[in-house]
Amino acid sequence: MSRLVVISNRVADPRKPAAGGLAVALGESLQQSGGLWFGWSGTVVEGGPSGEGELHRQQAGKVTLATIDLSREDHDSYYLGYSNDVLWPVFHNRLDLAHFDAGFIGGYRRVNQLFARKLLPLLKPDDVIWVHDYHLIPLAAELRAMGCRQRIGFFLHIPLPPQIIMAAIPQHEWLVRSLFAYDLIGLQSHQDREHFDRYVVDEAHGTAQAGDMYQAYGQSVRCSAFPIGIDVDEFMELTHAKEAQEMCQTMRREYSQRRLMIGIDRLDYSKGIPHRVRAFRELLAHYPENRRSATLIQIASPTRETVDAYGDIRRELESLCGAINGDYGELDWMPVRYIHRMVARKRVPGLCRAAAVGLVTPLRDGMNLVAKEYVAAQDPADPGVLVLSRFAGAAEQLKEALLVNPYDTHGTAEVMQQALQMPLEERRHRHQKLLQRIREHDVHWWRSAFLAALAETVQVTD
Ligand code: GDG
Repeated sequence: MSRLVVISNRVADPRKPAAGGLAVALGESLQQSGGLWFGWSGTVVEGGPSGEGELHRQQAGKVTLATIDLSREDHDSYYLGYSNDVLWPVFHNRLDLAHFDAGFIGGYRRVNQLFARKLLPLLKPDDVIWVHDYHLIPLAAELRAMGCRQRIGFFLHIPLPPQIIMAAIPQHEWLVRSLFAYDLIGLQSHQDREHFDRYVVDEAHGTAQAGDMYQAYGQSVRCSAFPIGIDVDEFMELTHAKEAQEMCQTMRREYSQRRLMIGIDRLDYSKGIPHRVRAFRELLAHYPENRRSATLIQIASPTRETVDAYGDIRRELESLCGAINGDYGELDWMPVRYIHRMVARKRVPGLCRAAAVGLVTPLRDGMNLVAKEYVAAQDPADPGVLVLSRFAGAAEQLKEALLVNPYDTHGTAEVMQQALQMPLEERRHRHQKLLQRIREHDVHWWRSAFLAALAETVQVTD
């Protein structure tokens, strides 16, 4: 069995519970045949160049974690700059938030070259290499230029934008050309794959062939959708563990006379949190029976706070929640509980289970795992209702959720009302179907489907 080598911006110890479903799933593959996980250590070194000094190595069972430090300059241009201030906003259709600073691309290339240089000596001839996400799009091209011949797959966790949006990135052609150095490109949804298709045909004047094969720039690559899932069994176990049960009971006691609605997101502008809160205000305004009753708990965990747009969204949300509580709050009831902190992972399923409605309403999202976690955490005998944005990758699969357009404040409020009023029979029926869907395409399916497709690709020869 070939060894698996995973490369991502950050590396997680798969044995630690805080690592979450994705790290655990990748960890499983890595454990099976012994594996290597390579990435940035999370440490920024002031002064000196990136990757100086020793590679940090740590053994986690059969998995070797290998990481390098980044210099301040590289961290700021590769990570904060090109990755999170260009690729993230553009890939989420937010051209208005992108900063096409000419200085960023140098750092992005430099760090990808550095990753390739540091990784190459660690590789064995029959390794299978799996690169993750937008930080590392040109990594395979850099590895190939250094003589790497192993199979290399790439998975993009965020959406791939339509060709016309992609074309706004000054280096768009270089980015897509770089993708052709992979043997397999995995995207979250069929819609993403269609965007790739359009780009290759219309922009790169390439061709699309049967079996998801694409040809352009004198090269070929396979590109397919592999919608990521969660570890349903693990999440259910967490739901029935002591911490989650206690959390659920506490919430049910506290809100025994009220209806709880929950949102759990990183505080990212792609997640549509202010839009959601405005729709909730509309719910209170138009359906007064929900006053003193419907309560929105919004957990917004801090993320990328040094990027300007993230400070702006935080201020917007704080003032919005303050205004709603001021306008509608009573001495014994606050409509919105906004928590700008990370909640312990063990409590998340309890919060989900206690909530009559799960609000997952991103403006754009590659997949959105919270939608799937909310479904997994429900009591099948008395399940809550998932309200899901049509702009989340998950909407392609979770058709029995109540789908909304988060830009339509009034429409979203009406769907919130529908969710709060849904009869038990309908809730059970929808939940059963949703559970079936997240089970069919769980994280184990995702990992093995991707790796099987990668193993089938025709290997690069000299
Ligand atoms: C990217 C793509 C794609 C959130 N707040 C807390 C917390 N979380 C956990 C959730 C969930 C995870 O973080 C978030 O996953 P998402 O899928 O929603 O979003 P991204 O972080 O943006 O991930 C996304 C994903 O990659 C996988 O491919 O689905 O589209 O953007 O597990 O539960 N966990 C804890 N406390 C919190 O406050 N413990």
